[in-house]
Amino acid sequence: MENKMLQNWVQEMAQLCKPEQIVWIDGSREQKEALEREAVASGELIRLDQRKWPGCFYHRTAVNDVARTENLTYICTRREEDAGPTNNWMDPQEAYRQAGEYFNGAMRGRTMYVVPFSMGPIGSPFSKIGVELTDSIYVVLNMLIVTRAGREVLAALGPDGDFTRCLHSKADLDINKRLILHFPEDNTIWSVGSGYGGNVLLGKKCLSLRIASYLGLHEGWLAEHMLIMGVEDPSGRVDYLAAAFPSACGKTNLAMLVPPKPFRDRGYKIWTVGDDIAWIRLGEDGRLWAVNPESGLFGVAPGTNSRSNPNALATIRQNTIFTNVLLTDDGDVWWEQGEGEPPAAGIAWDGSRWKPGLADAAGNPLPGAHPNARFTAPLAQCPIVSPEWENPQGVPLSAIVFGGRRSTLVPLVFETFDWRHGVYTGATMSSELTAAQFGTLGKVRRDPMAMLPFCGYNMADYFRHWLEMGRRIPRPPRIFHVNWFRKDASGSFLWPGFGDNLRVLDWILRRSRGEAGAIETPLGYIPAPGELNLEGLDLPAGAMEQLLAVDRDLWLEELAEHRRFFEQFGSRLPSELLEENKALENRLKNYSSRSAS
Ligand code: OXD
Ligand code: MN
Repeated sequence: MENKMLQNWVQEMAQLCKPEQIVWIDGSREQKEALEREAVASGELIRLDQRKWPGCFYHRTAVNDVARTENLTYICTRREEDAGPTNNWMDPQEAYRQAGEYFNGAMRGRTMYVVPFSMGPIGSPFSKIGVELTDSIYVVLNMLIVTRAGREVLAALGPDGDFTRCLHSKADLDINKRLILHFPEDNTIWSVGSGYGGNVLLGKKCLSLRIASYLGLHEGWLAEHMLIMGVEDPSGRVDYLAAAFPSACGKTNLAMLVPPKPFRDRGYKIWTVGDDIAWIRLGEDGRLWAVNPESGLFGVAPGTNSRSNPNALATIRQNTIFTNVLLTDDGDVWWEQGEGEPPAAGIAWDGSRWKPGLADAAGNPLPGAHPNARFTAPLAQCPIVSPEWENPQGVPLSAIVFGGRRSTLVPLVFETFDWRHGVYTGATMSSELTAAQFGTLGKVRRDPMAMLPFCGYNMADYFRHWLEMGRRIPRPPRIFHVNWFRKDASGSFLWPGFGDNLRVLDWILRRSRGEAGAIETPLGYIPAPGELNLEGLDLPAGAMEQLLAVDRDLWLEELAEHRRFFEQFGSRLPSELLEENKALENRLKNYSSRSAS
């Protein structure tokens, strides 16, 4: 069964890139293993010690190509205002012309791989099909993990089906000729000059968030930067929630958390549906239903250990590709804040010889693994993967959770008053930059719904779309906000985090069922004393009060920041958000007089 549009496009792109040959990826084990052998022979991949790491490989990217390059990422809409003030914009014609020069002849002497892939279960009416053309075997092998790829996808596409046209070439990995371009109006993505996952696994951030958010706007659904997880309580009831956090706030860890002992003993269980992306639709029953469009994890290795995430460690024991971690001479891998002592020697992420204790000229320790080193692993290998993770209908959401990293101000948890207030809370989300991100340490960045780098259109329209969705949902999930990172005056975290976060999720879900008590604050509802289950947890005296405190004056300053952030959207900003800002301001002002009286 031939899809003419696909055939023509592949020919056209081959004429541009001029590869020596074209190979269609069929999804078979034989083809995958042949590609692995070829990549090992060329040095693109290194086979790890197969007794320790069966089916696992190592890859190192160019040293200037280790993270998503937001400054080189563009939304190319005909009108600049449709990309909005928070995206880089380029005129589509100019973008095709400029990148066309970089693609011209870029695959000479190389193979062009054609990777048909499905985001979401193959054949589901909610899934989206893409085809990625790439000259990188590393990209093909990663796409075979994070998406469902191969011949079956072509069958699902059929002779007339439409698909996202994804073109990628490493070209010569020149940072001055690197562009990550999205053409939402053409359902097309062009990425050139990079070999780093977030820039080149085009099914992930580029399709499943930037292009999908645009499709969602026009088709009436939401593509979100959210984990999806199920929480099973002792009665066997499983409730699902989706949660948005900016990068580097522990989404993968939360999605796979291990319940604290008293919860485990009583029969609480966690079921992972996804760790990064949720596609959310209105179901026939009036609830929201969420699907994880991916089939694998592309997770950050440093910091992953048996305390932070034992389920991730179990997931990556086999069939995993490690990128930019430390490699030892005997085919083992290691990363900072991982398991065990560092090896006596090895090769660091940048290819240099490494041993513990190395420091740069200024005396800063030199890490063996890049802080953004990654593992790519099949989600099916996760010991607690949800039995529902491939359900084409998805899972029904009882709660939506927003969160960020704030050392002050933001309480451990609050429930918003309604959908509209929830949208305001998501739209004003923020996080402090960590060492893993570019920018000034500790600086607060506004990151609405954790979508700032991923929204494929004007973010003001995105807020409007959220508000409109809310009017259409007969049985909306409740919307909450969490902050695991609040610190005391001496700079220590007030909340233990990790598995203990279940205590907060448990309150959230009981609240959603109408079973948990709360008290009202200007920000929303916080747990009433005794309603958050703290059994077995030894918090210092007064910690809970500090964790839930609402400081009126600091919040009034924060609200001014919200307004400043909104200003850039001008008249395109939905007025509801300014009304919510005003209402919150009034509540805060009254709060002070009430608490003073
Ligand atoms: C990611 C990110 O890689 O959000 O998931 O940066
Ligand atoms: Mn992410």
